[in-house]
Amino acid sequence: MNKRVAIIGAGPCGLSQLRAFQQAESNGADIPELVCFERQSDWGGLWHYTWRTGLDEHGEPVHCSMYRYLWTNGPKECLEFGDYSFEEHFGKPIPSFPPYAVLNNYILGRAAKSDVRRYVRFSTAVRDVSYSEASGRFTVRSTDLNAQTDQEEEFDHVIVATGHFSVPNVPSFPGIDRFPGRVLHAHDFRDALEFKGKRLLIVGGSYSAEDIALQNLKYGAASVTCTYRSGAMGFKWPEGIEELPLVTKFEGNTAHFSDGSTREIDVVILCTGYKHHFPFMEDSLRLRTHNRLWPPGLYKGVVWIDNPKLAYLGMQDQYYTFSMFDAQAWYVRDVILGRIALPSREEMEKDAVAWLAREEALEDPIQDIDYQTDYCKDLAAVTDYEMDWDVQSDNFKHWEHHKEEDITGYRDHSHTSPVTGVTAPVHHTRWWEALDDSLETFMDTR
Ligand code: FAD
Ligand code: NA7
Repeated sequence: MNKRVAIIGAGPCGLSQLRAFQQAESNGADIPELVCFERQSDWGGLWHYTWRTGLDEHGEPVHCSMYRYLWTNGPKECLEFGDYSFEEHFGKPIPSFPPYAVLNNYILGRAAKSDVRRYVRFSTAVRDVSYSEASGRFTVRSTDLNAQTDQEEEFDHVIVATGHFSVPNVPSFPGIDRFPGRVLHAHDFRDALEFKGKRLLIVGGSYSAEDIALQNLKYGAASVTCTYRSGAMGFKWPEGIEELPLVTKFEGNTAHFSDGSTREIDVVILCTGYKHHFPFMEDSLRLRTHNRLWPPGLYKGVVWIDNPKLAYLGMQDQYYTFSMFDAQAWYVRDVILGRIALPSREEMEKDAVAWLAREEALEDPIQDIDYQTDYCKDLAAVTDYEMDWDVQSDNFKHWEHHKEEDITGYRDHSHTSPVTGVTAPVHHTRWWEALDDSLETFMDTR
């Protein structure tokens, strides 16, 4: 096959795409030439932790939004790869909620096993992607960050896998410019020990707010006040965490809230989400969406309807992660290999609009989970990607209930692998008491 395919990003989505092609090749398929552009010096995407914030050693924006002591916030059984179990990687069953170093090790284990590193150009940032109607090809301009040289190349397909939890959404509040303490976005949060003994204000009501609030209390913050725009998270918080409606202004260290209450605060952490940000895509190819389960304009959640030679991976709000990325990557692979014939533009639009309408009617997290499960099943039904989606879905629903019951204890539960059928062992230390997040300590079963 003499087609050329550009994959932008070697995070979990980009690696799923490389594995999908490599699996087809190992089964005898003729695959296109693959070039995976990765701006960082190593793979793993967000899971490639760095202490850096702001700009990196090349003056590029730091991609990492991960922080020390981050343990997976969903069961690992809900993100397990269909073709590579945790048990295969670690040689034994491991508990359901590992810290990030363990997950990173697992992601990279499959990538290394499938020998896809040869396709990745590290320290290479994509600057521009444009499409020529005349040639029917894309031009991709990239910069080799070490050599500081630019290159332009043509490709038949482009797959955007650059993630959407890296460019912070940063609102402002009256008086925050004169706040005497530290103000930062979750993207730049690295180590809760920095805030030991401090009174924290966390702005936001979603996953980052929840985890960064708990994490700071766990590592010794004096108090944590969470402030929400739409609705309280409503968990049974441990003593030391409270929720108040939206902060309206700051006067010195005093934060004022819309219910008239005030709190004295030392640090503000904006857990206000991220932007889908693709400045390198030409206008007509650029996905515009907020964080939602059905980003508009994509057939099957991946194929750019306006130009089906372009695909976006992992752009959804995420209950499912790695297994959904696999289902998407397998689907995109089969479109490129000609195994899946896309319907007419009208049919693609009709299908996407129906999914969008269903998404807009969702009312609670259980319905969200069913919706994303159906989406994954829909994709996987037409490829050879194997996954027991019902087991993953059941795990998600149990996890939701565990969170409602005990927000500091949900990570102590065990879930069932959709690949091996084995129920995970219980970890040696309760998450709330586990302060060491190293792979060695986590794996130590003595
Ligand atoms: P990313 O992991 O963001 O990878 C994108 C890659 O693209 C990066 O390597 C980046 O360097 C590269 N890139 C970007 N721009 C360019 C460019 N112009 N040129 C070349 N390369 C580029 N998921 C879970 O399943 N469990 C969790 O516990 C969990 N915790 C999370 C905690 C935090 C704080 C965050 C922010 C996310 C978390 N997630 C979690 C969700 C996370 O989105 C996925 O796990 C996963 O990392 C998404 O993979 P991705 O490949 O789409 O994007
Ligand atoms: P999310 O899930 O996109 O949530 C963003 C949150 O930020 C959400 O609660 C928003 O409130 C809130 N937000 C956004 N703008 C504002 C303003 N202006 N004022 C107050 N609150 C605001 O992002 P997260 O970072 O929590 O999670 C992203 C990923 O990181 C996730 O997959 C995790 O696994 C880890 P809203 O509810 O819209 O009113």
